[in-house]
Amino acid sequence: MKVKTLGQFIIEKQADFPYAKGELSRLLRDIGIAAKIVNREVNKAGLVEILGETGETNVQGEKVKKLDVFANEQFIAAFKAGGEVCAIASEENDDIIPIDSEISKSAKYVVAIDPLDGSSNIDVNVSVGTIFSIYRRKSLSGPGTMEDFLQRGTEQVAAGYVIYGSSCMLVYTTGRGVNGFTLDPSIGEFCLSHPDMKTPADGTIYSINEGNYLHFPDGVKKYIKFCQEEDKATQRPYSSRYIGSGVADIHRNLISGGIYIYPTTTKSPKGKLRLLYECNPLAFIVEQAGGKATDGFRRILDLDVKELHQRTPLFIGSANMVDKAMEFMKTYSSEAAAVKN
Ligand code: AHM
Ligand code: MG
Repeated sequence: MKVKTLGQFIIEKQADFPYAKGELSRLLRDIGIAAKIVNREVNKAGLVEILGETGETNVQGEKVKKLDVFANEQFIAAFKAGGEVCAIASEENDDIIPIDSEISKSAKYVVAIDPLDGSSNIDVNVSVGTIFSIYRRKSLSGPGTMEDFLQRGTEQVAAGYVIYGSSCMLVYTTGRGVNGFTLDPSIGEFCLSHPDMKTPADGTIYSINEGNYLHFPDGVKKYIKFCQEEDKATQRPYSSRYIGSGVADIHRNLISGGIYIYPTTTKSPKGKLRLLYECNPLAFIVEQAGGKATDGFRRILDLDVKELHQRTPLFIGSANMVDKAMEFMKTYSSEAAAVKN
């Protein structure tokens, strides 16, 4: 079988954008390279203790970094070296990182990233991920500014995620469908393994942190009970699956069919997940695969982005399941209880 690498695929797809000069392609390629470096570190995370690399310094005399800090630095370094973006927003940094360098002077894009999503799973050998979102800049020249990031999800030029799982996969969209690539460690290349991914319209999996049940809106509580009811025709009860790494849960549901919900809770009255670099990119991908993403009432991609680290509730996955959950929200939870951005 002929293998197509991420690099080959990106070059082929560049022809879809006749006026593009290849910057986006180079940016995606840079993300692929940084992802491979992060994957290498994720793979040996469990060895840190026995290799004696914990504590302050490692064998090279460098400070040992937590994986999330390491991933953040890797991606930022890749973007700075690549010269295709004029600013970066990261979950790990309070403010945007404007890039002021000779090579990024004419950069057209900005990138928002969650370098290592699923923080509670980092130390326990459970899948984690990276999520990224690319926008065309709004500012005219020089280093990027805040206004470059305060764009609706509908303005995304590309978005994707990497899942550091039992294999490492990179999944991305440029608004013309979704394609998934699996890292072949023997050749060190992401290879096209999931062309034109489509998510089932229905599914039998629901993913939610049920430990927060008492603090959920009534619409969500009732929807969970609906998922648990016996009904042969709709294959209920559904299965509950919750990894606690959004990328992994949403990736599984994308392939198998299912819904992932992170609603408002009394502890997180605006939801937990971030609009700019978690919900918008995941919503773009899932919509491109035929699914839906809302905050329980409104489409995620249409929400106004007013702050870098803005939070929103998220209902994402198979279209019919998201519709059903929204019906419950409409009936049992007032929209006023949902987040106003
Ligand atoms: P993080 O960016 O700090 O890792 O938080 C995002 C993660 C999602 O990946 C995951 O679905 C969710 O938070 C888990 O949260 P909880 O532990 O509250 O269920
Ligand atoms: Mg995150």
